Amino acid sequence: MTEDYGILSQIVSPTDLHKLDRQQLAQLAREVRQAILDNVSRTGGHFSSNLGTVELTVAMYASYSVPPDKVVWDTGHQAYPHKLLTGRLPRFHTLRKHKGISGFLSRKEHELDFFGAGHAGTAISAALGFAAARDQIGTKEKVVAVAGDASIASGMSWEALNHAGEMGTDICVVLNDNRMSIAPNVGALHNYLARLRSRPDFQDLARRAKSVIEKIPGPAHRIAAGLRHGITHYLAPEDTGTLFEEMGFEYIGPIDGHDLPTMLDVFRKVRELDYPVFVHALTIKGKGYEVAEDDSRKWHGVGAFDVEAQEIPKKGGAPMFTQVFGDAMIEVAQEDPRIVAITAAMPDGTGLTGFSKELPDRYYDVGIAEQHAVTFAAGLAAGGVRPFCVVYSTFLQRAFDQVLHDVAIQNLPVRFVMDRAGLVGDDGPTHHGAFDISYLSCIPNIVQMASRDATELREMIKFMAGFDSGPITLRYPRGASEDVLPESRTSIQLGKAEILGSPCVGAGSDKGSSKDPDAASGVPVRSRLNPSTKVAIVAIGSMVVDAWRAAEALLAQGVVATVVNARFIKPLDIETIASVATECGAVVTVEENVRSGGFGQQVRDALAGMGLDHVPVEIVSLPDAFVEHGAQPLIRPEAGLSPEAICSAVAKIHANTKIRMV
Ligand SMILES: Cc1ncc(C[n+]2csc(CCOP(=O)(O)OP(=O)(O)O)c2C)c(N)n1
Repeated sequence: MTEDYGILSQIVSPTDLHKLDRQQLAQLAREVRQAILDNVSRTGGHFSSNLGTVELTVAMYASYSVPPDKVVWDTGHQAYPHKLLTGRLPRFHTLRKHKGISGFLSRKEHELDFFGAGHAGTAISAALGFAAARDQIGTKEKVVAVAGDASIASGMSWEALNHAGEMGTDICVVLNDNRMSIAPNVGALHNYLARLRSRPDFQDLARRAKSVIEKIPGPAHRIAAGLRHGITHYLAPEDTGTLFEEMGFEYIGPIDGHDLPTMLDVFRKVRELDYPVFVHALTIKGKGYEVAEDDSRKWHGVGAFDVEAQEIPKKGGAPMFTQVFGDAMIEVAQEDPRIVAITAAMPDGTGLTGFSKELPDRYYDVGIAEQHAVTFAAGLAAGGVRPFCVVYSTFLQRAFDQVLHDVAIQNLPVRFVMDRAGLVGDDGPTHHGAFDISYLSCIPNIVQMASRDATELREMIKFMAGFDSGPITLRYPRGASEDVLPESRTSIQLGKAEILGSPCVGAGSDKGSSKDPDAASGVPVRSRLNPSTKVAIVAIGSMVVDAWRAAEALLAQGVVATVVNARFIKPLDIETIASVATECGAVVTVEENVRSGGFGQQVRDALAGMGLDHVPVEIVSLPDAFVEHGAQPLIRPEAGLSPEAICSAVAKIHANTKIRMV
């Protein structure tokens, strides 16, 4: 492995590429690829997509003047070459690490990250906004949007293409077509692109490149020829234009996105054009690292790996929530033929890959199209089928109106399963599932559940499968299910919480419950403590484990905490919560969601509504801020989620109570 980045280490800004000749640019591309391999193999991160954009990025930055020209990347997971060519090599080893550089784009991180990203489908809209701003202000810089073949199929991309083609302003859309989403790409557009690539006149890429470059006219030629759009007529065979041409773009392609000399020639000429241009570049995900080329799906996002061994280490340990869900989903579907599953381009991430193989006829991958996924589910439900719409919490944000307008108003039995609810870790603020409790609980008719562990997740999936009276949602976090809670369980009932009780003295982290509160001494704990040192900890979902750990720590300090696993955010089991609150005289709520509109505020409201506003309630939640990236064990406590934070909330209540009593 070499770490000699002779040319790359001199690059501070993309305009530095203008000083390099073609040989040096080719060397630079090799170094960028090597830097990605060297660093991502240590830090983990998005891998195969970035190996695929190396030549594309080098060619663009050698041809455009960035800045003032602007390149807007879709999603941002493929923009590591951009990071490296904008002077971030010295910090690249901190990629996705706590306080290091982000794995996506962020305007906070760098002035040449023109538009922050993480969610797919935004680049063309944002770039068109930049182009329109330029036209308003009267400047002349060029604007480029780069989108993948899966991201460009999202609804927003088409809304933007539609607008751009009509506006006719100077914008270049680059399609980075590697035929893959994370999993194989899907959809009619994908099929169209495949047909386009296989057109006989598009087959010989080397010959085609030559003719493409020759036929891109300069502006003078275009004016002389009286053409608004100069090249369409030169590139497309007489009878068949492309869809993009029909939409008002000059279509240039397909060209080999790894052929640096061709890409340089194309971009240098395209930069001269001043109307909507669509450059179709064919790239290979994982380019240059054989196993990643062969299986780009496996190498899309990776943890640290050994470059020589070419293998991603397998994770052992406790069951991952995603996998537990995937298995449970197959089980319930096998029992109810009405059940179908929907993913928006995330079969692996959501655990539906097994389902897609077991029950392919009842599985829908709709592409990166969360809004469509939800309304499609609504239609399925209205048509008598029972859809599970399985999506990350962060991506369901996209489809808020579809949940409200298409599902909830009509009270349709759509089951929403939200993976990655809570802080996801290295992917950072664009991907944290920090808001779903708030944005869903304001919608009438919706049932909201969160599971405390793998066993409860399985039970809740079964419960959802039998719940026919309207929309129902379930959230669970990224990661493995920890098995630290008392064994005893009650069955899931609509709107019913579960009282876990209090840990026993001497129980340590062993499972135990005060339903049998004999301590090692044989003396019931409660009888030895001052009754004022009681508290109810009412936790939801992923935070039940921390609540239990806090209760154990509190017990050592002489505070008896009764832990309630709320299970339902909506309908809230206010009777149970109120009775425990009354018994303990103080409540701490705990959730992995922002405070505003969250679980805690709803508990406080409901208690007040029952005339219990004298019972102090402290809320432990995520802050009113976007939490930065970093490993979950680092960022969770920093964001205020930990057993210690719960203990501090209890201490605060007791301190305040004493003050009031004085
Ligand atoms: C709205 C949204 N849904 C899902 C994702 C998850 N996601 C990240 S990258 C990706 C695939 C992108 O494929 P493509 O645009 O073709 O780029 P490639 O990785 O193939 O270069 C998906 C589905 C996302 N980032 N945003």
